[in-house]
Amino acid sequence: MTQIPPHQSLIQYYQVRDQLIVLLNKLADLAQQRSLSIVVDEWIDGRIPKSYIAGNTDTLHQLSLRAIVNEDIRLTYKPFRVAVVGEFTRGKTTLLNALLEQKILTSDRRPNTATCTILKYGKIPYIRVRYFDSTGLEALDIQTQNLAADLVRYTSDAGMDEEKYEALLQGDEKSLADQIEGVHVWLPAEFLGQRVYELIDTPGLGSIFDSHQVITYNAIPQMDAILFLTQFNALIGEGELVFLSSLREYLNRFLFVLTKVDLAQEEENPQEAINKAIDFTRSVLINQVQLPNPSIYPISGVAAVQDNQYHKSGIIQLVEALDQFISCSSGRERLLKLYRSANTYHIWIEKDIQRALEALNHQIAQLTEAKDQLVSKINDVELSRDDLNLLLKAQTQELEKRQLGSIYQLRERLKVIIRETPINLHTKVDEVVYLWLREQEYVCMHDVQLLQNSTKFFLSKILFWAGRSTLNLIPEDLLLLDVMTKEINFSTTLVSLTNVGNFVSEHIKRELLASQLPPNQTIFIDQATELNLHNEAGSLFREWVESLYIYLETIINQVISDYLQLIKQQIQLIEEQRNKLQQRLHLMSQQNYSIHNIHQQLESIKLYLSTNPKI
Ligand SMILES: Nc1nc2c(ncn2[C@@H]2O[C@H](COP(=O)(O)OP(=O)(O)OP(=O)(O)O)[C@@H](O)[C@H]2O)c(=O)[nH]1
Ligand SMILES: [Mg+2]
Repeated sequence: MTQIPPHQSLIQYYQVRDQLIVLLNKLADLAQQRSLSIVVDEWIDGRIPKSYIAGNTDTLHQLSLRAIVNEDIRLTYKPFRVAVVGEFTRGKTTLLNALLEQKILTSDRRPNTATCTILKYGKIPYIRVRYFDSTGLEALDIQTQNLAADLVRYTSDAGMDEEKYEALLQGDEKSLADQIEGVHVWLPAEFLGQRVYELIDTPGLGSIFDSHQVITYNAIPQMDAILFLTQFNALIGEGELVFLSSLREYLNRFLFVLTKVDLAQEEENPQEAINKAIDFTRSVLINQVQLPNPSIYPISGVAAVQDNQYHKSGIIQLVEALDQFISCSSGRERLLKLYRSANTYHIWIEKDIQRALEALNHQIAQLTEAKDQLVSKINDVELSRDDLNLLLKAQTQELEKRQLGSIYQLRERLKVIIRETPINLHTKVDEVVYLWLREQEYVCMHDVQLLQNSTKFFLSKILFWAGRSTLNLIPEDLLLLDVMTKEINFSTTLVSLTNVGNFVSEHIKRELLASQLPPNQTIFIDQATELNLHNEAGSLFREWVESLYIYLETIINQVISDYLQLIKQQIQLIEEQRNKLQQRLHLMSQQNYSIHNIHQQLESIKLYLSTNPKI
């Protein structure tokens, strides 16, 4: 059971960190959806979206935002490093054992710890010994059954046998500090697991082993926090002040600890003695090291480890202070860094979405306009077709009238013939009718051609005028029109004319026969007969003109409906395109909503961080 749960400030740190990680992952998702890639290149001094760079980007180093975010997150998950530093035998190793709640590291009354021992959370106890390059030795990995026993061989000078330690003191034996760069230890200690801390035991300062303090000096810059141990019954001295003064730029990471306060029990008034020691230490730090207001935490590592008096040992207060310190220094720094990254990525993506939205809306507007134009074109073409049909009707009626008039002419000619040529009348009638037919043939052909041309002209006008703004519809349609109007041949006209001629000559011959030769002039004076001839021949003409009208009307309707069909196909294509764009617009609106949401969450995190200086 752990004695020291993480402090609230550290929990808050984890919460904000996790929120930011969720947001970063969402940003990476969005960037992935949008295929946003980031150029990471020296010459641009950092990272910017590829779309910001004009010209060829192929040769530049590019990463997905996912890769960049993963790296940001990886750095955030890096454990905080907390070193325990101080003169030899101050109780550093003992304090660490107390924090881990197990006797992992060897303590000794003599200068002992020789290497930086980096303790981190792991499910299975594991040791990796890293040697200095100069030794030529490979790193050593040990999956240990007995962590303390295995560790002592690589961390503790005093752990070697007495003879060797003596030789070490004489300078005949080498300290572990000369060979080992560091010992990494993974162990299942709750203190480490709950906090994502790495605790670092360092060799003591001020001992006869110079190499011990070199190791410690080198370790300081990499630490997030340093617990600097001074001792109740030794108080802070010259060596410690020199050490602290030489590390001025890192002193804001230092927390001061007064160890072995259990020894105050021997004093008459223990608490007063402890207070005095604290006051003394503080005033020395203020006056000699120019620290503005150093906090000093009294502890007894022995009480925590040996006497089972954890709650009285002062360690709980120390850890609370450490948790708070970590969360409001390195923790806060990491949160701000994460926040700044997330904010930058958010701006990139938001701009990217905005740009794409604008382009998409523009495209959709263009398609809508094109569609509206086509729809109004359909109306225009339909109206023009109706107009053309009316015109055609009028022209064919005109034609019909003229043709009916020609029957009167024929009748007049026949009257003259009958009057003037009483003999061979049948042959004469045939001749007159034949002549009349030839004339009519010519006139009709001419009229039909005029009709045909004007139909063609108007149709072309409609199509050309409508087609001008409807893509490439003109040439093909005019061609089609050409083919269709050519099909109007004259054969129907000829048949009809022959029918009329035959009818007229038959009629007259019949009348002649009925009136008994020689004919007299009464045959054509008969009103009923004339009316009958006129009606019969007229209906033949009407039929012909009607069929001509229907034929041309069919052509007009056919050409125009083909044309409208083309326009409708165009509209459908535009609709399909527009639907696709609209789907993309929908997706992008969702992305826009998400980025907006992320922005709001980032804003509230920013506010939270600025109003809570403790994390
Ligand atoms: N009375 C008392 N003794 C302590 C306390 N903490 C450590 N000691 C003793 O002090 C001696 C040195 O303890 P270590 O924990 O090895 O000290 P260290 O700072 O790691 O020493 P080095 O590794 O040599 O730098 C041991 O004999 C411990 O039992 C404490 O709180 N009270
Ligand atoms: Mg030690």
